Amino acid sequence: MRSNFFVDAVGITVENACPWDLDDSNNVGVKDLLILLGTWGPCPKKGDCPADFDDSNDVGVKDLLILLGAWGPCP
Ligand SMILES: [Ca+2]
Ligand SMILES: [Ca+2]
Repeated sequence: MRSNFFVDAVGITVENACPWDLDDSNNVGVKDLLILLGTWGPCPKKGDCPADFDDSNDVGVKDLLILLGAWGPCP
């Protein structure tokens, strides 16, 4: 949510090396997984769905797999 807001506010794409780090802890782990699971299902509105990594407009298995694939410290 933070990074999306920032992009909207500034109007440019900022480099976010770790979009899967939903709680901004600089690693991808259990908390991020819980945030993803907490937003499971259709996104309320486009662009307001930080856990929708594959931009499918819902949070589901693919997003879960992407998060698991990025598990661990951010680059
Ligand atoms: Ca995290
Ligand atoms: Ca998705």
